[in-house]
Amino acid sequence: MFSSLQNSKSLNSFQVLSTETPSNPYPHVTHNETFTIEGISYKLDDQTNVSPSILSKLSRKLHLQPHHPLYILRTQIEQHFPHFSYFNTFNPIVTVQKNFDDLGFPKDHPGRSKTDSYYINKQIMLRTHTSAHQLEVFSKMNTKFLISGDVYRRDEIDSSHYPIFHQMEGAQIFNIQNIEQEISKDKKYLISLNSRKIPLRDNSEVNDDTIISTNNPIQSCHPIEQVNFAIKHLKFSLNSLIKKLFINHDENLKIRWIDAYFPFTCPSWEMEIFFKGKWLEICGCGIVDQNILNKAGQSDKIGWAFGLGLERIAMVLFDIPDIRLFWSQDERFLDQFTDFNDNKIIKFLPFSKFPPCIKDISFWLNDQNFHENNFCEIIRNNAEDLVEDVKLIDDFVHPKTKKRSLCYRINYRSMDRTVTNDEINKIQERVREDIEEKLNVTLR
Ligand code: FA5
Ligand code: MG
Repeated sequence: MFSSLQNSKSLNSFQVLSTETPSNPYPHVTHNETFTIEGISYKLDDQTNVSPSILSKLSRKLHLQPHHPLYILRTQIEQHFPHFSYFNTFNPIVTVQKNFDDLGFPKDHPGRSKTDSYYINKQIMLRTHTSAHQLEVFSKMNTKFLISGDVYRRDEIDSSHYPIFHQMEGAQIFNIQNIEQEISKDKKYLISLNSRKIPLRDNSEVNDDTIISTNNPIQSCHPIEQVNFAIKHLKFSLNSLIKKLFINHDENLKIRWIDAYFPFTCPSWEMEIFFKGKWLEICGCGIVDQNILNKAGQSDKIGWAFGLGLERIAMVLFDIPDIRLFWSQDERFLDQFTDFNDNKIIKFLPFSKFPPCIKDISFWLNDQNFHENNFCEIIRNNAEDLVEDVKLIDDFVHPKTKKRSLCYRINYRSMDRTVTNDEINKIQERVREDIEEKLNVTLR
């Protein structure tokens, strides 16, 4: 239903026709209230939880801004898949049907809950992943494509989490009868098979102990020989992509494959890279659920799909320490990447870190419904990008009353200036009022 908006202009204006102030993350909904986004009205209902501060970011489209690190990374990935079709302008406002139902998400999947996803109303939401467009693109008889876009999830607040991030979906499908011949047209793949190692980078290590088993089986409709061709080609395509992206990275590259689960691929895996002493998940992937290809009218095909997290990779490649920096409009950030007209990856040189302003907030819970994502959403709505992180520092149950008390530490810090205690106190006061009003807690 939204595919017709695919090439529409950016959603650069939105209007909230409600009586609520923009700081209110849960507009009180009465009968005829609507959001108007780029001239399209959406009815609000009791599922609505999207906030004006999130909607105001819809127009930014960082992956389409020339010289932005996410743009540079996107184009480098596209260059690795030169014969694919590219879709970079799908509307992030999608139906729940597309984001979840079409992909076989069970009705009780946690990703569907209001604490995890942003809903405009019961039927319409902000996509939580670029897989939301898979069925639509397969249905237009595409057999190899990349989709990039902004995706939205309600989440905690720290240096690697932001409610909006970017994904790149890739997929390639082959004629089941002819998969071996079709794959043999991929010259890079054949070279890698013959030389028993993937060219491009020598100081890298790929660890893959995954095996096909009942925990992560092949689909019963798939002939084993054919599916094995697809699996090998998927793993080759991603390993060689990562090796190419990291070709100039100073450290040794360690890649690891682990089993995973997605409702729309089977078998499924995640790919991780070793970074700063930890395994960092950069991608989910697998063999496309045959039901999706059947629904798309491509039942004679078999193939793979992946979804890469662009910020995660860009933070490592460009040395960007805080995910909020991607949203910075400060020229000290943006100008670092603009001199390079050939889309090179260059290291970010941090400008000075401005001092933090730390505030604690503690409260008693009056019921069992408290969810940290709702709490963080209220903070974000009042403080926007002035919050660096939010940490739970105390959680105790009173021995007599059995009431539970939580204490959170909010670390306020701007990326481009020194914040004043006065301004933060005002924000903190609004946060306190909001959480008391909306989360059924009693401030201490
Ligand atoms: C998905 O979103 C699946 N749609 C991926 C997929 C596509 C699987 C096609 C199979 C076939 P997941 O929720 O794991 O999966 O997210 C994919 C990637 O997005 C992660 O590996 C990670 O790199 C990135 N990502 C996920 N959550 C965040 C976050 N909060 N902040 C930044 N990046 C994130
Ligand atoms: Mg994951």
